[in-house]
Amino acid sequence: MTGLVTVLGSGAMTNTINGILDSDVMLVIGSNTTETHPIIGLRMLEAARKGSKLIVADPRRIKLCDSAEHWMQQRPGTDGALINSICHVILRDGLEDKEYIAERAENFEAFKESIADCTPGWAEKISNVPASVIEEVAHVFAKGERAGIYYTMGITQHTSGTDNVCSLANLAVITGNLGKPGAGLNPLRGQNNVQGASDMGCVPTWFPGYQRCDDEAVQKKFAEIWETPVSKNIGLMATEMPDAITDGRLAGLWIMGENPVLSDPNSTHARKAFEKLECLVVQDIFLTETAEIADVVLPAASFAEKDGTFTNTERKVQRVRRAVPPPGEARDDLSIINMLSKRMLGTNRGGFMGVTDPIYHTVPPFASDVFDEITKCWVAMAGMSYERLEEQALTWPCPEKDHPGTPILHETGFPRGKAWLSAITWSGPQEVPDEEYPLVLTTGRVLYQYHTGTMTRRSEVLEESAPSAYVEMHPADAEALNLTDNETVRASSRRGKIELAVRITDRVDKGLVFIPFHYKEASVNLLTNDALDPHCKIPEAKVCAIRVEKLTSA
Ligand SMILES: Nc1nc2c(c(=O)[nH]1)N[C@H]1C(S)=C(S)[C@@H](COP(=O)(O)OP(=O)(O)OC[C@H]3O[C@@H](n4cnc5c(=O)[nH]c(N)nc54)[C@H](O)[C@@H]3O)O[C@H]1N2
Ligand SMILES: Nc1nc2c(c(=O)[nH]1)N[C@H]1C(S)=C(S)[C@@H](COP(=O)(O)OP(=O)(O)OC[C@H]3O[C@@H](n4cnc5c(=O)[nH]c(N)nc54)[C@H](O)[C@@H]3O)O[C@H]1N2
Ligand SMILES: [Mo]
Repeated sequence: MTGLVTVLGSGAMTNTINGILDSDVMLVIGSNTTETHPIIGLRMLEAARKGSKLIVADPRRIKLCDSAEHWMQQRPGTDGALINSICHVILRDGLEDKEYIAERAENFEAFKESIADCTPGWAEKISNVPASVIEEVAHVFAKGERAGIYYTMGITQHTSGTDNVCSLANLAVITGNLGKPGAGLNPLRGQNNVQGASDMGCVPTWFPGYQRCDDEAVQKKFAEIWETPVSKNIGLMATEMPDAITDGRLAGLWIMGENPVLSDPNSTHARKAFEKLECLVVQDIFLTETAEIADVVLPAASFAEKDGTFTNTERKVQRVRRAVPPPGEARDDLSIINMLSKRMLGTNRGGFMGVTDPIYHTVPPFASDVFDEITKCWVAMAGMSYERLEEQALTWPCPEKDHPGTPILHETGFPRGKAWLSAITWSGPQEVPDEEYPLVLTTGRVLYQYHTGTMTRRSEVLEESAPSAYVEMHPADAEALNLTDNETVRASSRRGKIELAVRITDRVDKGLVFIPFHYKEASVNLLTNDALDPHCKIPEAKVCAIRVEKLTSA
């Protein structure tokens, strides 16, 4: 998230998972933590039992609501207004940490001015959260000695995603909650090692270690380390690629470990684009829906079949070791990349590409060689080594060989000097309900399934626990459509339609429906909107307008 990166230095938890137990207030906003980060969810429940006050902000009555002191059931896409209003009350009532702001923040006056009109009454009209609840939450949060913020996709998957994150950063800064235990601004990262992937520059703006591609000094540094000229251009985000293909700006794609034919919003558009490519290569551990339309499929090894490190959501770098050899012709991702690179460089042409290991079929450079290079590229990992990681996992920044690692960020300052309080004007979702599409659709996950289901739907136990697609709908909306629980309905948007069972429940509010995106037989991404956040290009997977209809029997 570019916004967060400029504010804080990087997009990772500033604090630790176990540190949640040190909190006295937790604000969990847009995160269904007990289902999507169950271990972290357990820590939150334990902290709540020990007296930490839990505030939940989620349009659905998720399990955490049962343990919460306050639940703000906002309309999807209204978080920016809600957070600005919480900040407004804090400043209005003089509850901000004045010393912290004076010492460690800048742009305070402009920020204060920007939220002058964000009264609880104004926010209630937008979000549907009662003004009195906003007032109480602002007081509880600001009076907490150690108040931690935990957020995930309910905050980021909006056209205002970056703004939402900046608003949360404002809240953390004005209450002095960065740089101490049990507090912080904590995005709970989603996939295994997605933290490591972003640290290593799997975002077009950055070289490894959040060093900007368009910075001349950085380019010079990497050209020297890699002994080759480096590209000066910022590339495309994955979500910009379907349009780039359609416009003829992109002709070839090599997809590793993603199944965008199901996971991209407005997937009909995405699929059409991928089908137009001159060359599509898919590298996956299974033959996915995306692999089915590929020109070349490269069979990859799974996590248990390869060596390396994973960096978790709290910036902790951990060694992973091969437990079993890969099946058949599958190879670990690094070896596949090495083999192709060697071909591209014209070396070892016709040979067996330097395979050195008869069981694992690995091709150098190995994971440990790559790790050594990482330590030369990025000061935050410069003090790490495989030797040290044998003993214990290390948390970046860890700049020297005898540095113990840094579990809590910003204890003494921020990478950019002072924290910038951004003036954020709330803007709503791109698509809002109307007569034709009167319901707000939000999408997400369930405990027993993982994304497009390529892995979890192969497990009988998981599949039995959550076998099929459904739409959560409020009893009043179901009654208006004359629906009975579990009957099959049609859900449609401007972009597509699916058929699935209705689950009548007051877990959602009137006017809102929820559909999980795990099920290819009723793939909700046929309906979702591919509008993007202008800064970080995340799609608006959390809000679009749909219609639900009763199926009249033929
Ligand atoms: N079981 C399981 N666990 C997973 C995954 C999985 O597929 N399955 N995926 C992993 C990945 S990659 C990720 S990114 C994480 C995602 O983890 P989460 O973000 O926790 O998961 P979601 O279900 O996408 O959405 C979270 C919550 O956002 C709420 N929400 C919807 N709209 C809004 C809104 O406008 N504002 C707010 N405040 N909340 C809103 C939803 O009601 C939902 O409860 O989960 C990770 N963990
Ligand atoms: N409507 C809607 N859409 C969403 C979201 C939402 O909340 N709502 N959430 C979005 C989010 S946050 C995410 S993260 C995406 C997830 O979207 P994807 O990443 O496309 O979904 P996955 O099903 O996790 O696909 C990962 C693929 O990697 C393969 N794989 C696993 N291990 C390895 C490996 O070691 N090597 C290789 N090469 N492949 C491997 C798996 O078999 C699988 O096919 O979905 C996004 N789409
Ligand atoms: Mo994710």
